[in-house]
Amino acid sequence: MKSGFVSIVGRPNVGKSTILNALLERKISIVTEKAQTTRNAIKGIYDDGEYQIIFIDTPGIHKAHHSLGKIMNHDALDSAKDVDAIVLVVDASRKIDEGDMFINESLSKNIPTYVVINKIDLVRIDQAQDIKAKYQVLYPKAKILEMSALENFGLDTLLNEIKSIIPEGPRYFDQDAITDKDSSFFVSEVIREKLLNLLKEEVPHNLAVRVDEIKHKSESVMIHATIIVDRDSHKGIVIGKDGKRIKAIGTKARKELEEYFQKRIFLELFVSVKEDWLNNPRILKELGYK
Ligand SMILES: Nc1nc2c(ncn2[C@@H]2O[C@H](COP(=O)(O)OP(=O)(O)O)[C@@H](O)[C@H]2O)c(=O)[nH]1
Ligand SMILES: [Mg+2]
Repeated sequence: MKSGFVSIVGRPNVGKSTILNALLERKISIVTEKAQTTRNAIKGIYDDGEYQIIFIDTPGIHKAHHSLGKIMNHDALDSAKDVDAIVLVVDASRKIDEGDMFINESLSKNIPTYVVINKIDLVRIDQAQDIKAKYQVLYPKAKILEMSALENFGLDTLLNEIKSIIPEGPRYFDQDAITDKDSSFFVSEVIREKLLNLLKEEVPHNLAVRVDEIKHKSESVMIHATIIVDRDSHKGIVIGKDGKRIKAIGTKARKELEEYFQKRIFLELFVSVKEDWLNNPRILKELGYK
């Protein structure tokens, strides 16, 4: 059998999690139109009997303004160290800037690298050629591939390229494993995704979701979760007028979790203010951000 680890890295919002989900043909990692949706390195396990490839989805590398951001950057770069290949995802519609140069300086030059020019659906052919040429200069040894993860274009090519360099190795995870994260992690991420989708810019970046209890019954699952915000005013925003917003968030999360567990879900959401939790090591640890 052939097996190995492949890290998916890049700036925020370029489509890393979308690519992971598309490669594995299921939702492992949440996707939103907001930057910094992914906060943890998440492994998605591809296994076709012949190959087991462990893809690591990572937080977008960005200029960090608080401890959580620094942890996220560190996690992302750390995940790209001892791997068999790096998939660097870039947004075809964005110009190369200093953030891209920082990533260029940070990544190991000795690991086989694929630069995936994603969102190719958003640009003209000449623009695509132009950005490809620029990245070939930045990554002389890398293979540059075009992709539209949204339109399912280029994923097979990437997978086949990766297979061509994956070495002989053991099956690291059970054949039917799909991720290294447990269902409690998925529950908190689904709730956070709904929050990100229903809230405006500033609030979602400063909140976290902690699952306090999951009780499995024969025909249903009871879930208690706490939404942690970092200031009082955000609590009101999350709850909304007459509790309307939190109700909408709960309904959306519950529907998706019913699909996932194939059971009826009873979801209770609480909101708790913990000032400046994004800089509090104890709370960050408690929330699983290390
Ligand atoms: N137009 C277009 N949008 C995409 C494509 N891939 C991802 N997106 C969108 O880009 C946004 C960020 O995607 P996400 O996977 O969360 O990016 P990440 O932060 O790098 O993990 C979402 O709104 C996606 O739907 C693509 O190929 N084309
Ligand atoms: Mg992501």
